[in-house]
Amino acid sequence: MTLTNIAPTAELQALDAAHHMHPFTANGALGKKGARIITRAEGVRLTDSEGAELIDGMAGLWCVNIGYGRSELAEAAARQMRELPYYNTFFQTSHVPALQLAAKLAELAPGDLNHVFFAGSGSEANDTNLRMVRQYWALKGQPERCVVISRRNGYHGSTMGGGSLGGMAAMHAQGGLPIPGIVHIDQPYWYGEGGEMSPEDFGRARAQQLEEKILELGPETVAAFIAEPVQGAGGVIIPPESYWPEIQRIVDKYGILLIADEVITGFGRLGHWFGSQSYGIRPHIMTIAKGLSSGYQPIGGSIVCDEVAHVIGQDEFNHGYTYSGHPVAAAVALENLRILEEEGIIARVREETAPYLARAWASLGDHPLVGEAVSRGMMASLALTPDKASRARFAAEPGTAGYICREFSFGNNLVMRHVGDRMIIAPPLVITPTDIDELVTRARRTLDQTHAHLRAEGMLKAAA
Ligand code: PXG
Repeated sequence: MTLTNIAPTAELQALDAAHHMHPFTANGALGKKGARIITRAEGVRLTDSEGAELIDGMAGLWCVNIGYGRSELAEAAARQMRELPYYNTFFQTSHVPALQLAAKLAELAPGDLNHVFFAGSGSEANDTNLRMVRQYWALKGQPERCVVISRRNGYHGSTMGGGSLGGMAAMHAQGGLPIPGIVHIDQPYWYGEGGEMSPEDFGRARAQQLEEKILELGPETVAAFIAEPVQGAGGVIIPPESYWPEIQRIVDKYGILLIADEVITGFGRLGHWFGSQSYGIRPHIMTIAKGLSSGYQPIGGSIVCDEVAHVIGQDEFNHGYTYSGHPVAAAVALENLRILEEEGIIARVREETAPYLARAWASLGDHPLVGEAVSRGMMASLALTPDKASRARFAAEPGTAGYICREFSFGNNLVMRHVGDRMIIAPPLVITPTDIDELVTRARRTLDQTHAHLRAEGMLKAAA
């Protein structure tokens, strides 16, 4: 059976509802409503099965950094499939795409992050990291150093390891997470949790929770700290400038490993190859995925520093995935990196489009429904609020207003996500100023409609 978008949308939706279980979705409710079916994409625009064109404000799922429709990547995949569609790298073999990609990543990554362990996704890579940091300390004769500290409302994937490292309460509530040996501290979310403190004092205080936690657990038991330079799935939470320098000080003082989860912030999203460079962070391991291949192929990995790779290499590391360093995915990633580099896409983000987005997005801050409008690189968010002055939350269940806003946005042919009552975007890095203007125009229309709807429904009430 072949089906294309030539089949009626209702037929596709019925098949989808009958057989396809969507991630992070109440499938019963979606089945009644019908999924929007995306059939094609080009540049920053998607086309659905009804022929409507949407601006993809989320770059797929934070991943299509070079935009859609780059046939060079299709050609790289086809070429590699003809030559060597698959081979593994387990039993003392290697192949050109994997070794070339590892070497390229070592060249691009800062400091002595010179070694790459491949995975099929960001979740898998973080599972690798969890095992790798514990094995590192075991080989150093300190097996009791096994606790990994992470953050509430961080996101590190959906596997047992990734979901446990993450600090999503809704995920921990299902399926027995977190697994033992992972503890969480609070996030540097000044707008939502900073109260009367200045952002800088709050950022430092939240970082100091890491030191307090290390002392509480005993420094001799702590293996690593993991965090995203900017929280993505948590709602595009941009930490105060004081946060990362203080984290770096504490990590250095206690000699624990720092894992920067660069799955979203890597490959140009913050205007440098890696978010760690934007914040001056010196991680021992970086998690990568998404923008590594611009989402054209599933691939992730861990970029590891000399010291950790050297120690891990002293014994057999009993870990790996069938598709670690998959040749087709690696060939596509290499082509993606070539395009990012040769077309100067990251420098353009840093010097041109990110400052442009920052100004355009900040202009939404005057909207009566918006408590803050912030961005960093090509990540931006809005806090919806019933009362700007007090940064109040809505009386309605958190996420109700955000969901309504997301629905209006979809109706305006703009993919803008909601996380609770924050609205977020992370468009392809190749978005132009003209398209940024159009995106912001649609976002403002969406806010107007949401505001009118909330007022009509009596939902502009602040929580007590
Ligand atoms: N780390 C970070 C920082 C991520 O954002 C992962 C790890 C896991 O990667 P994989 O490839 O296993 O999905 C992610 C993924 C959302 C959303 O709703 C975000 C992600 C995935 C799915 C949904 O914003 N980020």
